[in-house]
Amino acid sequence: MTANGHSETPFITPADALLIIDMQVDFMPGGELGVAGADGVVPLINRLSELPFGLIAATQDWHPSDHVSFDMQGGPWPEHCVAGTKGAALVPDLAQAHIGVVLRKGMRPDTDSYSAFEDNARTSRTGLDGLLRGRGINRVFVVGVALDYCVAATARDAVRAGFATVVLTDACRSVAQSVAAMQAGLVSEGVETAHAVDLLALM
Ligand code: VGL
Ligand code: ZN
Repeated sequence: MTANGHSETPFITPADALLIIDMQVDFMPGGELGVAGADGVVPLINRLSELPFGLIAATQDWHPSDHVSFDMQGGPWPEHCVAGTKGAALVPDLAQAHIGVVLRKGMRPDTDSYSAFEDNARTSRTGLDGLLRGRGINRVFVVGVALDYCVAATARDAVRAGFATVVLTDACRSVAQSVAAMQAGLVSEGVETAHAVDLLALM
């Protein structure tokens, strides 16, 4: 890793996994919790999914209609990604041919779950860490939305679980924070950052 936290020549092998976070209709512009520019990263993620990752996992935020995170329940977010609704579906343009597993999170009414590994209260785990380890994965690349919430939480937990962790910042979009602001915090927590376009150019 270089001084600015950018990883060098991260060639993809079967010991690498791609974690595609919450690329769902409700997080796209026009959706219930639209993230600016989120639709623009779909082509990049689709190209990444052609690389020889050992596993590609996608997550879905998948809430009950009375979820604690919704503003009508006193939470911070508008109602979004209600289980089984069109808004909770993966973006139709997202290529699914190489996605090996889809993990749903935030399903309990009383707890939110930003990370793909475990809920915010750290009471229940998805099993993703064991799945990755069982496949011989030692490094994960994280893409999707939102960089400042679910992508960041997933990357931090991946470091905590012992994986080398790279956030591909050009394949992410934020709700509020700039990439530069997020990057400084993540790098200080042991997360590397790189650009998907550079990785694709190397392969
Ligand atoms: C997310 C806010 C609420 C995310 C999910 O995917 O980052 N953000 N639920
Ligand atoms: Zn949510």
